Amino acid sequence: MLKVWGRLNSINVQKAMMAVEELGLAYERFDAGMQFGVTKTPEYLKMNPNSRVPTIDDDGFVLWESNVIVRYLAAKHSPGALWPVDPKARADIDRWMDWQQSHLNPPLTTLFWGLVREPGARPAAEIEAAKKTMAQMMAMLEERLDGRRWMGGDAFTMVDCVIGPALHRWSNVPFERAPLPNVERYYKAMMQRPSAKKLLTLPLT
Ligand SMILES: N[C@@H](CCC(=O)N[C@@H](CS)C(=O)NCC(=O)O)C(=O)O
Repeated sequence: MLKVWGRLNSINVQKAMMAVEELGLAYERFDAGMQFGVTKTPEYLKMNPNSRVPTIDDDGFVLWESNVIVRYLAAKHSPGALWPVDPKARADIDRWMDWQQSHLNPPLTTLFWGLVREPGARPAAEIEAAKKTMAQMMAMLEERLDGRRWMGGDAFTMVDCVIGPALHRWSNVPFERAPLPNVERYYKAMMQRPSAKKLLTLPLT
């Protein structure tokens, strides 16, 4: 059976778990990371030398890096649905997965840590800069979602497993935001999905 290591308040674990839930896979999940420890044990480091979560073990195939886990599970279990088979359609959404990690996540992490996990611990200038960058990133997302129900178009695909948890975090970090109708409509639709109802309901911690 598929095994997943990672605490559920981690955005990267949520991304992997969104794919697992969307695919309806049987799995066992073990809390790991931060207050749960585990990630520094020799056994865990053997699986994941980065000492980070998530990590999966799929019948002996061990994998880490959340977006790669999402891609692997989608390709294995859902070609033509979560995993578009047409190379252009796939690349069109795949880039947004890399974008989430390279461009959206850094300012969002600054805001999340600075306003939720350790309020007041970061210099105000750093928070302000992150807010500005975040506004630019969210404007890109707003445009991408214009006329698209999901990130790839009419159908929910693997990229939505990655953007969903990021939006959940963005929507719940306490700061003033300009209204973004497409993003808000998308987030509402996302939160109607059984996977999101199961995974994205805990308060941010
Ligand atoms: N690029 C990695 C990043 C993994 C990562 O940084 N995970 C964080 C949680 S979101 C972590 O393990 N933090 C340390 C901990 O939880 O102990 C991925 O996408 O899987």
